[in-house]
Amino acid sequence: MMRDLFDTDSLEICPGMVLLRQFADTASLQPVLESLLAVSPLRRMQTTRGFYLSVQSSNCGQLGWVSDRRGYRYSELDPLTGQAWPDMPAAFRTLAQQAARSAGFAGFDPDGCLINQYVPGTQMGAHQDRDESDVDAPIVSVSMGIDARFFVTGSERRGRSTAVDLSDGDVVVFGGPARLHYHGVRKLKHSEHPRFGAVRWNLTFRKAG
Ligand code: MD6
Ligand code: FE
Repeated sequence: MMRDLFDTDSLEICPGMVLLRQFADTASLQPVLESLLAVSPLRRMQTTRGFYLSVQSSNCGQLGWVSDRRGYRYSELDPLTGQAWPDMPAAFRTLAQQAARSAGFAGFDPDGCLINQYVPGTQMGAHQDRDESDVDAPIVSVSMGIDARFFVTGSERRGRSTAVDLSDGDVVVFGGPARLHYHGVRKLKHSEHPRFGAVRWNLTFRKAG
C-alpha cells in the first residue's frame, strides 16, 4: 500500500491529506468532461441566503451535489434538466479509485462527482464537505487547467492556513483525520492553460449515499 505513495511524486499536506502531483492525464479527460456538460450544463448554484456561488457547477454519477434556497443536498436528478445526472465515465471512476488507493484509501467507490469551473477572479470560501452520508470515505479532488491556490485551515474555519498551489493534473486525496477540515480556494489569478484556456476545472469524487 505505501509503495504506491512513494512511487509517485506525492506530498502529505497534513495527516490524511495527500497531494499526488501530475497524477491525472487531463488531455484524455477533457473530451469526456465536455460530453458530460452537453447533458447536464454548467450553472451557478444559489445559497440559502440567495447569493450565487462564483464558480459554475454540474455533476455526474448517481448523486449530484446541489444548493438552492432550500439548502445543500445530494440529488439523483439534475434540477435544471429534470433528468438523472450523466453516468460517471469509467475513466473518471478509475482515476478516482487509483488515486485513493495510492494515498492509502483502498476500496473507494465514488457515487458522485461534483464538477466546478473557475475563471480568473472566482474563489471558493472556506468550507467543510459534510453532506455525504459516509464521512469515513475520502474525497478525491482532480485539478485541470490553470493553477489555483488551495488552502486548509483545519478544524476551525478561520486561523492559520496551509496553502498549496494546485496545477493541471494534480490530485488531492482528503480523508481520515483531515476529512472534515475546512478548506477553500483563493481568488484565481489570470493565466492561460494551453488546452483549457483561462479556466480551472475541479472534479471532486465523493461517496455521498
Ligand atoms: C477546489 N476543492 O479545489 C475545491 N473539497 O476547487 C474542494 O473544495 C475539495 O479539493 C473536498 C475535498 C477536496 C477538495
Ligand atoms: Fe470542498
